[in-house]
This record gives sequence, structure tokens and C-alpha cells, in this order.
Amino acid sequence: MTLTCEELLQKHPQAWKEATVHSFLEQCKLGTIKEEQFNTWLVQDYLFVVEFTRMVARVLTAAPVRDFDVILGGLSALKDELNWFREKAAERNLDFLDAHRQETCMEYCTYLYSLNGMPYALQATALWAIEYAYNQGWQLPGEMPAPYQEFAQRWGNPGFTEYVKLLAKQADMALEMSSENIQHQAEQVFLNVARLEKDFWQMAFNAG
Ligand code: HMH
Repeated sequence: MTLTCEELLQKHPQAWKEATVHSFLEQCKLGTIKEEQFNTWLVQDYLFVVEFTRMVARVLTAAPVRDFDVILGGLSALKDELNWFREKAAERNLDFLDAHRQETCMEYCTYLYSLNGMPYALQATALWAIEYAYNQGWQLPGEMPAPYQEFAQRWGNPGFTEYVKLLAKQADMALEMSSENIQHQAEQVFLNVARLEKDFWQMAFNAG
């Protein structure tokens, strides 16, 4: 029996729901999120994405060549995303330069680093789960009012959804070639990502 991304979702619906459905996103949808909460998320997510970009670069070094296209596409999208974050911050007069990572953000970034050197199947599972969490999180509430719709679109758009499906395929293929022990570890990776995602929303929601 081989573990797949789909089975991880079916085995842990509660953990995944908590990772992707949060008052933070619901209040973006309602337009009632406070500026301080949203700006905290924006700054902390930028700091997260900087480290996430480094992680994706490391995943590339562990990947089989057949997976290069998708991962390089992801890195190229991250180039645009980092510039977009800087634009959004400038519009809101936020300064990334003197921003510090909050403890929850730091914990997530430390976790990203800890994937370094792990078997590719585990890194591919983490990459898929991290991207799918935002794809679903921003997509599930449906159309959002301005200015949040732009954010919902970034991770909820059809192209990003396709990218996440390809990441799942790659993770599935790597898991298929892995031992039962590695597959068991992949389940822990999935649960760690789900918990860190939930905590990240809560960190932003707690601001202000
Ligand atoms: C916390 N998880 C978090 N931030 C993101 N930007 C993504 C996932 C997806 O890129």
C-alpha cells in the first residue's frame, strides 16, 4: 500500500480543516479584519516566504530531473511573489527592513530548514502541503471584498491550483518509491505543516 497526498487529507480532515479554515480568512471575506491583523500577517508572511524560497531551492537540489520543470516554475513564481509583497508593503507604509519574525513564524521557518537533507519524498510532501494550505485557505471563502480579493487570487487562482496538483503528483510518485518507514514519516510532515499553518493564522489574528 502506498500513501498518497489524497490519503493524507482523508486521514486527517480535522488537522487540515484547522490549517485552512480560520477566523482570519473568514474576516477577510467579511471585510472586518483589522488593519493591524492584516498587516501583521503581511509582514510575517513576507518573512516566511523569504525562507520558503530558500527551502524550495533546497528541494530542487534533492529532486529528480523529471521534477525540475515544476519546481523551477515555483521558484520563478516566488521571484514575482517576493516583489509583489514588497509592493503591497510599500502601499501600506510597512517596513520589512526592521521587522522581526514572531515566534510562530520563526518556528515555521526553523521547520522549513529542518527538512534539509531529508529524503526527497518528505520534502516533496512538505512542499505540496505548504502550497495546498494557501491554495485552499484563500480559495474556500469565495470572492472577497477589496483589498483582500487580490490576496485571495494570488493563491486561489486556477494556475496556482494546477501547480499544486502537479506538486501532489510529484510527491505521490516519490512516496510510491519510498519505504513504509518514510511513508510514515511523511504523515508526520503533513501533520507538522498543518499545525504550523493553523498557528500562523492564529499569530496574525492575535495582533491588535
Ligand atoms: C504561512 N504558508 C504560509 N505562507 C505562504 N505564503 C504559503 C504557505 C504558501 O506560499
